Amino acid sequence: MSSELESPKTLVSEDPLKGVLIENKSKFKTCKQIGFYRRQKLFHLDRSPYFADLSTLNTEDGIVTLSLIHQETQGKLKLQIMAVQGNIFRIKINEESSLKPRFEVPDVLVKEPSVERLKVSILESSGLVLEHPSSSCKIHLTAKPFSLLVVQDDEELMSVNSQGLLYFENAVSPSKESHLPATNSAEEMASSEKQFGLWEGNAEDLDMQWPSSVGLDFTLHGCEHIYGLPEHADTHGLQDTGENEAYRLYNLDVFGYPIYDKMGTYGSVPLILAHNLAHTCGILWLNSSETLVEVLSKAALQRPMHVASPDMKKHKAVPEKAIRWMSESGVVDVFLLNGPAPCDVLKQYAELTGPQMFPPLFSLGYHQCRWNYEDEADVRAVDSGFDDNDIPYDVIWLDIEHTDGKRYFTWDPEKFSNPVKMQNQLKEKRRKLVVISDPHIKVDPDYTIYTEAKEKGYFVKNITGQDFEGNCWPGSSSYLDFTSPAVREWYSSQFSFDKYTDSTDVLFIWNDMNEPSVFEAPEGTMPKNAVHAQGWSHRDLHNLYGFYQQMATSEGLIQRSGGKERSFVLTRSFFAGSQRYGAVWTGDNKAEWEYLKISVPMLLSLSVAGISFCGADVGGFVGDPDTELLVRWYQAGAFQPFFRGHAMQGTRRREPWLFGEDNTSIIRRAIKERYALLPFWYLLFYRAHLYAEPVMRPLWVEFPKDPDVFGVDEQYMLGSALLVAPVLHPDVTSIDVLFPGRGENWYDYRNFKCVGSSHKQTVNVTLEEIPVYQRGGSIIPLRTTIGKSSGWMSNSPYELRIALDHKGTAVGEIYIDDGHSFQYLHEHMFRYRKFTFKKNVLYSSSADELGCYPVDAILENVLVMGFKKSPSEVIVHQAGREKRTLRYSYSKALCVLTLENVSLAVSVDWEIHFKPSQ
Ligand code: NBV
Repeated sequence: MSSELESPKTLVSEDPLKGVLIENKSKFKTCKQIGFYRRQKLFHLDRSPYFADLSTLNTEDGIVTLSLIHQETQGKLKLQIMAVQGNIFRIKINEESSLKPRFEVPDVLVKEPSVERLKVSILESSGLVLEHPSSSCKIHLTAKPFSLLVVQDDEELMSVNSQGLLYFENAVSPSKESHLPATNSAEEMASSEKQFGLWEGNAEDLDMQWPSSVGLDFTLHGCEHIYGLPEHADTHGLQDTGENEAYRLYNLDVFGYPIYDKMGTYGSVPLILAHNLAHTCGILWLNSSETLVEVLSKAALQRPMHVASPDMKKHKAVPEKAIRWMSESGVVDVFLLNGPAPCDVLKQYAELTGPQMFPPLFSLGYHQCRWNYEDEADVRAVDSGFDDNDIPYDVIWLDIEHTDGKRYFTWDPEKFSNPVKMQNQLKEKRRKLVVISDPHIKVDPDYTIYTEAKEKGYFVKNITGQDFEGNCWPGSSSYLDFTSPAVREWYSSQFSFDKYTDSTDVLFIWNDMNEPSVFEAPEGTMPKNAVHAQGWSHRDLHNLYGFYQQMATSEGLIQRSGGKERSFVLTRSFFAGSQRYGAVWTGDNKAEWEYLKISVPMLLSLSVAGISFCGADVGGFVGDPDTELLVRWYQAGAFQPFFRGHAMQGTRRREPWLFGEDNTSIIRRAIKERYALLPFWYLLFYRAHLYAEPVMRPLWVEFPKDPDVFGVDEQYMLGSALLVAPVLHPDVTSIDVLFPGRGENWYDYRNFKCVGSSHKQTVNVTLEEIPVYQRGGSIIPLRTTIGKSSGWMSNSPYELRIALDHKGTAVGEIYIDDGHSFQYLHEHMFRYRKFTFKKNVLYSSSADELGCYPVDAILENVLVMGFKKSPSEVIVHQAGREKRTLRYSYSKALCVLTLENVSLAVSVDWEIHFKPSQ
């Protein structure tokens, strides 16, 4: 074997500062060290060896089924094409008959997608045209060689297998020939095996009776910009990988991960979005085994001749992106999300995998974490530190050291001898506690969680049928098999108050190490030959492990409240659909400027892949941030969805008040700004939950017709109203800001000034704050007073910030409920209100008549930006009430009109008339 094919070694070095082990990248495989990648790269012909046998066409129930036949080996695959409701196509390819069923990803789709009847026309034995019944999308199927072309309104969107890279390793009887996939000739295979050791692997590959990888290519026509595929510490726009590299989707614990890298990190969402001026579409590759994605740009390529599109106009030369998916096992199950707008693709994806869960309000506040807050006295001191320094926060976190010897669901008897008292003290301050619960369980005959799970057979098994044991924080550990519904049910029940000793209703959960992380194992994770429920091998479902743990945890928290309360669970590992169970963070980043910078594109990629509730450790987990970096990180984090300060064991303490009063006051201001904006954050999450709109939005999603923004990584939108431009570099006195769209008004969030009309501007910055702008045409709700935590603010009055567009109009909303229960869902205990400003009148109306929550807080202030001339009078009209005149002030210089003491109920209809002066 050549040296480049050697297995990766675990190289570690001492971090001089902390004496902890820093992992070296060479612990992780490169593409060349991955067997199925080598096989797929080697065994392909210039032309697809597959043809579609049209004589096998079956159109039962409007689903098109056909045999795909390998021309050399005559190996057969079953192709199914389905029209899914909402402008989606589903394409499945599996063996026609197999010795052993192949893994099909369960539980990620919220339901079996509703299939509509395809309209099929046969083209004189050369192919088929399949029309989506409820959209203008069609598929042109060419039989020989097999390929598909997706067309919408006569515009080519993408083709499938036009590069001929459909690859499918069929299962054959376990004889010597069993290693030979049907894709290639026996001769070719045998010689390659000798030359490249293609079937050799690590010991964990030994379960493989036959290789079972799958692959397929997609060509996106007219597309230069593609996004998605979290999680990689890389730019938001996906880069070309070249022919020898790929984005890896394989969930791994990569401490202090390298940045601008395509290696796999903690989670995987196999979703790509493609965008151009005319169109947005997406590809969801539903496969949970290790997956590699190659991306190549093809400038002005002519479409290959063998793709038929009879009703197509003359072929244009257009830029293309060629995407090649390769997965180690499973089947080809792919959803083509045909848009056409960015928001349509995001909705289509959410229809399949579910919406962002609607988080409890407290979880949108600030979280204070550290590995570790040492004991109850430490928790008390930090908690009071916030009050003493007049800084709001909602949650304090306890890391692994709070347990009795890393036995989750227990407390260290010395350091946390009275956890109930500690939680009650937090509760009095209307604050919460989050504790860690990892998936590894200490092998210990005196630990009930272990003995019960062992007795019930709830651990993942090794290849010999024994409980798999690996090393993790507690030492020798077994791993709960969350893929089993029975195990999940049992695990969920452990969170009930009677089982989880000394837990109370202010305690919420953090799932870490759930890739899963296994010390000293190859690549620090579970061997692929480990065995799960129903005999599935870990290889098939590796990327689902963390998804299932968060699912079970979230359900446990809901159940402990009798189904009444919403849960909060943070997870490190995730998959498509994880948005349904809580929040995700980007793991062990470093206290360096580059990591602050990369947090933005990382969170944007998560956001467009459905995971709106995401954040990065503020300050950076590994190492000590300098003061300026910490301040800038707080300012950026305050405008990111999940806002938590965290630090590694051994780092210097960094609570916000430890850096001198000047810096404390800047951090205080950033956190208070977050709290003032909580009504807006809550509304954005409600809309994410309801309409699949990402909370943190890349500019291209909000301004799909402005090509200047397609590559922007350093700015983003919150909802459609706020433009955030965090300061990501040290020592700067100005930054360049791109004001997206054309002819929009933008107003400085702090001083309300309308910024000039040029598209790109250099704006001055001080350490005090980062640039944020409100978009003309929007209205955002705020609170006027800030409490110790979100729980202190339910009666705090509201303010409306109205930013007028060129036509003098603006719209916005507010959403209010109790902030924690499911009553909004089951009993309509909510208020969803709409505000419209037009022709000098502000209208308050209902956005959902069903809502009936009694809101106590009133609207106190209204601020209108871009108000051209002082009014002569401001009058409130409200049914059944006398007309009332309001006091106002007007700044001519700023064109800002302010109303104070408005004292209007937010949950009723009213109008405020601004009478123009003559
Ligand atoms: O539980 C300790 C840490 C945790 O603080 C961190 O946030 C996780 O990403 N955990 C990883 C394990 C140890 C990392 C060196």
